[in-house]
Amino acid sequence: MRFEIASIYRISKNHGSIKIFNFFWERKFFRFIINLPRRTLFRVIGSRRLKARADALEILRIANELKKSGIAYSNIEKLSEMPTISELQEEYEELLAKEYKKPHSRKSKPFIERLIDDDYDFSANEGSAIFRFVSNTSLKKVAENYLSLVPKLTSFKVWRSHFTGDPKRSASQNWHRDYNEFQMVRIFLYFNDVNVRNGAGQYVTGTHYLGDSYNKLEYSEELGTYATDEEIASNFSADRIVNANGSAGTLVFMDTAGLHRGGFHSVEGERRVSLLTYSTAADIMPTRVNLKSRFWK
Ligand SMILES: O=C(O)CCC(=O)C(=O)O
Ligand SMILES: [Fe+2]
Repeated sequence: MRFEIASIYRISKNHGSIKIFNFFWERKFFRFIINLPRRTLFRVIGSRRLKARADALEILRIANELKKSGIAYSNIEKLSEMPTISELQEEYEELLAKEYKKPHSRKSKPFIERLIDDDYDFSANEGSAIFRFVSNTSLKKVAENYLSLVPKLTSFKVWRSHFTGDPKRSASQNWHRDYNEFQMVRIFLYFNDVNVRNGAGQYVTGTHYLGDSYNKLEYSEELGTYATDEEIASNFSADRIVNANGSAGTLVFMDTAGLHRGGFHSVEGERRVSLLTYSTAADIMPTRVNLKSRFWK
């Protein structure tokens, strides 16, 4: 049911038909009611839980930067109880070897190998570096303080995006917005050094819901309509476009309801990355990650 509404919503958003769903979803009040329990919970226990943490200042710094720009950077070394990058890289190698033996579908993205596509078996891998990364509560606290509610984990993917020789951008390599909710947090973790020539994401600051340009260029990936470089250049000054470069261990927090693109490789190379998404109760995508999480943690 939720899924059907999601598709109708997206179609209405892009084609301007079936306005009634558009109407409801666009109302702040509608989302306010759906998100109210998680918001109340955050009000009641949120700040008390943060105070006791060694990395409280870093969590608030990231959340505040996200509120300001829609994108923020950190590193796993700056957050508490994280696995080390070498532990994570070791597990990445194992996943990659498995992927080559039994590949996931590439779906519409031939430039991405999907090592994990919301299908990680957490119960069989309890205590693994990946398990500890995904269940890390500092990441959840960043999302919680950015969204001002107790968030839900909606997806976890591990990718290898790479050079294909195709000079043309396709799918999410083009400028778009993710229409899951008006606000969400996608956390990119780099397993290798990444720059804009080997797949780094790009973001237009201020195009998130709390920014000044949320209403500009409402393009969505699902329907294959994308903003062009010319449209971006005519709507935003060049200093608004940031490249999510970073060395292995870098965390990029991005509200992907804002304008972004990524995974384009202009030269030979690869990007080893995982994507962890936190969102609100009003998120129209169903949760696919099979990790038992406790809302009070
Ligand atoms: O490959 C990328 O960095 C783009 C991914 C993307 O568009 C997304 O995760 O929403
Ligand atoms: Fe996206």
